[in-house]
Amino acid sequence: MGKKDQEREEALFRRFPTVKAYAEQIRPLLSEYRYRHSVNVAAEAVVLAEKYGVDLQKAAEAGILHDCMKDQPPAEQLSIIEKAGIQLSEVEQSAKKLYHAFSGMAYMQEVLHIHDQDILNAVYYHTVGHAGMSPLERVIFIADFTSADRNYPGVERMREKARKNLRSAMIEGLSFTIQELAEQEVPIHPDTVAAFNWVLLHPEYFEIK
Ligand code: DGI
Ligand code: FE
Ligand code: FE
Repeated sequence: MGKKDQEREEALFRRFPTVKAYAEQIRPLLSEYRYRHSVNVAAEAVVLAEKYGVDLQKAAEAGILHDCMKDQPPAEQLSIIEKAGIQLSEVEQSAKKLYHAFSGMAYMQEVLHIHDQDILNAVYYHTVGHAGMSPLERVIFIADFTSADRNYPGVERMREKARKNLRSAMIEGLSFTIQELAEQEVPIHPDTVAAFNWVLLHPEYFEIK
C-alpha cells in the first residue's frame, strides 16, 4: 500500500467513523486489491458528492460497501440473493459478474442492518445502472469508474469530466460499458440500455440545484 493510499484511508476514516466501522467488518471478505478499491471509491464518491450536493456520509458508506461481496464465490452470492428473496432475470443469471451488486445489497440489509433505501439502491444498481438513477446512485456509479486505483487509458480525462459534468461522465461510462459488452458478445442488461437512453433524453434531471 502506497503512502497516498494510506493518507486517503486515514482521512476518510477520520471524517466518517461509520465508514471505518464498515471497512473493518467487510475487510475479511475482500482481497487486498478490492479493499483498496473500495476505500478509493468511497473517497472519490465524497469528492463527487460535495460537488453535486449529495449526502457525504451516504456516499462514503455506499462507496466502501459497493463491492463487499465481489470476492465471494458465485454460489455463496446466489445463496444470499435467494435468502433475501431476490429473483434474478435471465440476463442477471447469465452474468456472474452482476451477482455481487445484488448480493452486496442483500448482505448490507441482512447482515449489516442497513435500511436506507438510497444507499441500498446505490449498491444494487452500481454495475448496471437504471433509468432515473438518484444523485447518490449516479455518484457511486461514476466513482467506481474514476477511483484512484483505476488506470485505464483516458482515466485522467474521465476523472476531470466526472468532477465537472456528471451527466457527460455517465454518458461516457454507459457508452463504454455497452460497447465493451457488445464487443465481447455478452448480454447487455436492459437497465443499462434504459439508463443510457434516460441520461441522453433527460438532461433536466442533471441540472444543478
Ligand atoms: O465491480 P467492479 O469491477 O469495480 O465494477 P462493476 O461492478 O461495474 O463490474 C463491472 C463488470 O460487470 C464488468 O466486468 C462488466 C460486467 N457488466 C457490467 N454491466 C453489465 C455487465 N455484464 C453483463 N453481462 N451485462 C451488463 O449489462
Ligand atoms: Fe462492482
Ligand atoms: Fe467497484
